[in-house]
Amino acid sequence: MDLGTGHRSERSTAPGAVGSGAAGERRFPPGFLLGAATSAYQIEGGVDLDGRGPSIWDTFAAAGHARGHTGEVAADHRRRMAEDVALMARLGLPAYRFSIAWPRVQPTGAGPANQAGLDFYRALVDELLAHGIEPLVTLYHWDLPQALEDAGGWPVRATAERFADYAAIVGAALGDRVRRWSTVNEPWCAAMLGYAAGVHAPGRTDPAAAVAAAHHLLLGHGLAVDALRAALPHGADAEIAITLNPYPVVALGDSDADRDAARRVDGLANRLWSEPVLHGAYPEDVLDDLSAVSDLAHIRDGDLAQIARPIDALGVNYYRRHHVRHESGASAPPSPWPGSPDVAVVEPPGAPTSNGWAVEPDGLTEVLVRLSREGAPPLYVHENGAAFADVVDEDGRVHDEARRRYIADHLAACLDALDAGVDLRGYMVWSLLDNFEWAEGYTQRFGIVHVDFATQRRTPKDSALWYAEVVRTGTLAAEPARPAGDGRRP
Ligand code: IFM
Repeated sequence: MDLGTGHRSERSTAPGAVGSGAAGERRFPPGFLLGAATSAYQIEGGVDLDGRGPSIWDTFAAAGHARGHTGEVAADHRRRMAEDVALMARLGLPAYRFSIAWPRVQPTGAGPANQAGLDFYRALVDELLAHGIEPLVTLYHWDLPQALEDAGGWPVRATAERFADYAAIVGAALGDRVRRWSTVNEPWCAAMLGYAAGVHAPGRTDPAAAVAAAHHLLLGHGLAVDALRAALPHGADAEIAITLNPYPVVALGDSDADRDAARRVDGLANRLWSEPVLHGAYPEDVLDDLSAVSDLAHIRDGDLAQIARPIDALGVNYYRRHHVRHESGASAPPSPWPGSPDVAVVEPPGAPTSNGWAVEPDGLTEVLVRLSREGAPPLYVHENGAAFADVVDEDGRVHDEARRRYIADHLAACLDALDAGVDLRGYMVWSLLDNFEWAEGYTQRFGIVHVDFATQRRTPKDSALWYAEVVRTGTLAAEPARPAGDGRRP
């Protein structure tokens, strides 16, 4: 359908791998999956519907740790699901990655399934499929049932076991219609921001607990892989992944101390997750660093083999690099770097984004190439996007040229990775909708669709209209023109 972008783009003719088309256009390979992503707590609202139980984010936000905001209403997606799917369809999105709220499916994180909760996700999946949109389901995007946190949370082994039970329930309920799965989203954030730095739910500041949480999130992933495979009727056809958030790490100086700080951050942010998942072993240097704060007794024989259960794909969430230098005491507890108290992770000045994150598209190529060289299975970018202070203009549109450029440059980085031989299968922009940005509440807008949180009116931003053209044509212009559409809402 005509989205009224006015943006001219030639449809590519010749199929093939990555190619270039007219006037410098670059083409995505056939089957390359383009779409958008969200997560349950960030958009759903409806926290009291379906018999949903409280999650750690309800508790944490209610205590005022998200700038006084909560996910109680969020983008009201629980009630507006059909409208949101229709909007995705009008944008022509071939794929949608979303997460399932564990406490909607198991209100206390254990025991029998809550049918009303499952019914919502089944209805969502059916609505997507009816519009020709492929669902990518993530089981855990940080909204742990509060009852499980009350019983110890991710630092206790039983939480990983409960997660496998939950995976089996969801697999059995949706496996006849969902092919692409991810177990856990960004376990680094769940463990280190949640249990060490205390800036995410549940807000604990215990380095040893964070180290145990990291292990049990990985173990939960491995157990869930088996549980899903056993439950999915698709069997071999299913694609099971975990979603990591790797960062290229740059040392800001070339002293031994700066290089060691970079090694430590690379270890905690990247290798602590990828090496056990891909190769069944924790990096020795990282274990050495962590032994300063943990006896590591939570790691049992056989766990690493479970964590390394074969997966079919790896999700990559990429936003920016980590720029690191040595600074005595800069990461003393509470910080997300347990066992490494002397690292400073510095945002380069002058970032154009509203949350101060740098824009470094070539870092995306770098992480994709690195993971590929390290033996990763097929890769998907499960998240990539940027926050800007968007406003609906007098013409009724959101002229988010900076975001459009950001997405274009990161899509080009994906094409560069493909050119370099990386088996990259798709890209999900973060995010479909403006949403609850965790500790930042509603102050950061990542959506390609603007949400007026007072009225819940959705306005596709210029970036969405432009992205719709990329999706429709399967091509990326070398110098994308500013969309000049007529302002009609799709
Ligand atoms: O909003 C988050 C998302 O939940 C996880 N990845 C990073 C995004 C931006 O901070």
